[in-house]
Amino acid sequence: MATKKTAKKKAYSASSIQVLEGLDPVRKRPGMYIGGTGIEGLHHLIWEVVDNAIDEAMGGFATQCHVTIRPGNEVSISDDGRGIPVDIHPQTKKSTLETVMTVLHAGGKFGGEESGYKVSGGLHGVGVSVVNALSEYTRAEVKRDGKIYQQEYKAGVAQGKVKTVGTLKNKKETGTTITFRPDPTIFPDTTFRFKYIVDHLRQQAYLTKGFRFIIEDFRDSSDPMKEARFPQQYGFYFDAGIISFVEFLNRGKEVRNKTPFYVEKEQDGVAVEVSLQYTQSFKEHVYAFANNVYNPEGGTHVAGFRAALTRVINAYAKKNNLLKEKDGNLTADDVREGLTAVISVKVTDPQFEGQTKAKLNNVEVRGVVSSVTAEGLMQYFEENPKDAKAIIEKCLLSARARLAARAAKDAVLRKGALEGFTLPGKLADCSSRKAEDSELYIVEGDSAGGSAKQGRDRTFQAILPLRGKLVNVEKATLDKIVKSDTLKPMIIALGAGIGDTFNIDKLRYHKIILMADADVDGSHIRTLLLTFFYRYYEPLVRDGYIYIAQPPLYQIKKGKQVRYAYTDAQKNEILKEFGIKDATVAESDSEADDASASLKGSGIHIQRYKGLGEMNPEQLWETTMDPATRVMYQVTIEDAEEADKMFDVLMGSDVAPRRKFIQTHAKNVTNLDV
Ligand code: 0RA
Repeated sequence: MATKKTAKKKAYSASSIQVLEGLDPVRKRPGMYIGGTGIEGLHHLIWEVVDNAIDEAMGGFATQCHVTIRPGNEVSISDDGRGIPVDIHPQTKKSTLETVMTVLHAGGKFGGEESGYKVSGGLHGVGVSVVNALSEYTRAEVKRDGKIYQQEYKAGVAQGKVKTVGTLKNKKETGTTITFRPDPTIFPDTTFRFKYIVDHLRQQAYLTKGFRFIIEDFRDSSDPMKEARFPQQYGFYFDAGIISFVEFLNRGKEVRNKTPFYVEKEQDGVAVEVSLQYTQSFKEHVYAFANNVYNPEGGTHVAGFRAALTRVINAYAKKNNLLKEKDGNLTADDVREGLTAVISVKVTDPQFEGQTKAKLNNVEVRGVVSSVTAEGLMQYFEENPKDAKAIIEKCLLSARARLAARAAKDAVLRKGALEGFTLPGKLADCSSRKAEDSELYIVEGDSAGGSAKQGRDRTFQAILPLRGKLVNVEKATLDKIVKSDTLKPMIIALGAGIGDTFNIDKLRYHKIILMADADVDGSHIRTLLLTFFYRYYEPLVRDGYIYIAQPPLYQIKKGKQVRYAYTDAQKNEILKEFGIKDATVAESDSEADDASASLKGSGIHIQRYKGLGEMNPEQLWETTMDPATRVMYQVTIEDAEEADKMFDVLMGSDVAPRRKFIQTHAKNVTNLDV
């Protein structure tokens, strides 16, 4: 105990030594303070001020934060916290407000310990002065002591003293409003992305239960970066915090335990919150945060959580005879399938690995999270025996499925079915054996498959037509997938195995191209395949091996000239080149005759492609397969995740969410997510 106290004291006196500096270093090297001057860095300015509001909330002083974007990318962030103090700061002899806004400080917040403002906050902030330094204009308004104070700045330099600009009717009212316009000489692009901000604030709202965020966008609708179809006002408030987060992540999925597990506790200076809920799916989604920063690579908090989860599940299962002694223990893998969890810790001195704070390294956190989770989970199991049973049965199912799948796969593997020497009959392989140069087209439909086979360059392009009904990837276990009529040929053609046997070095093609019609069926098949790749070949998605072919929408002919358009805009451009002045008139003309149209007297003929099957082999090659001219979309992990979610919503057996999904996507209304 004694040693601990000394250590604490030492840490405090060290951090209380503040190095005061002007803002020049920030303008000289913005990257050092906000990570860069790209889009992420730009938004960091908002996060910085919002973090201060959250600090106030965590201290129990603020209840809400209001973010407003105005024309010219001016942002205002208001909170109802204590308001930045305006009295004279002992070190700078200037107003604390001016000090906070114009002086760069290493270590803790201004205000000092005597202000009662310490560990609760200072999460990962670099200070509001950094925001001021990187803005062409800033205004700070403070409500305190029954008055409204204000000071303005240009590029971080105060434009006069702190002034009293009004008095308050309600003398108890307090708060801070920071308004700024990012400096275009520092940020090449100063356009704020509304969706990016909305997503961030939603996440922060989940992590700060009981705190309200409101965000509004008043930019001109002609502003190119203003997402036209996006609602302009959002509000987020989650009384249940990360429990709501877990429920949001599991939206549309069938769940195992109706009541999500939740525990909250502070121990040895680490505040821990954990929530979890199992679904019927096979994927695991564990999101970990340290001081409200997402850690995509996990760290000590995740390690502690996993250890506790496996330990408690085994202990409870044994004690209640759900797991027999002879069955041995459930493994860490067995408790993963279908798990959705959010772990949030708050530590005074977070240690991250990597510049992007990808991984939490504080060793003391592991034990704390493990003990808090174990204790909470044991109690939850005792109090909710039905949920406990549902979870444990899911884990047992995973364990059995894994054993069965391994046995089945071993049998299949022994026969060499997945090894590549029995390539599927439907596959029209390429002659090259160099995977780097080879491409596999996965084609929907027989006629399109036929055209693709004839039109391709057989030296490096292989064609695999997809036939039959795809298995429901959501429900099927690996052994079923390995045996399915549609997916098995694909797995064999890829040559890289699947699941535990996956080996990217054996992959036979480095481009895997999905080619399906631009209609509802095609999109369904794309979603299914993307979900399949996401769930069973994640590395291929992550490393950019998966593509979506982009066939043209129109063929436009004038005499002997033939051109293809992949978008409506392109079509109009080509029509202009061909001498049609008003392209929109031409469009409605062609629409009259749905599939194709001649523009009266112009000698121009437009054909609208409905499906791949409408193209002959030469056309398919020219427009969609020739590397010199084709357009392909490279699938990102985000696309696949989106497909995975969509898939759950569209295929899951729960009907209500499906309706909700369609409605929320069909309407463009103010969405108060309360
Ligand atoms: C310094 C000291 C105190 C509060 C703040 C800064 C503060 C900064 C920001 C930025 C945005 N919102 C903010 N709210 C508060 C302590 C206040 C006190 O002791 O009364």
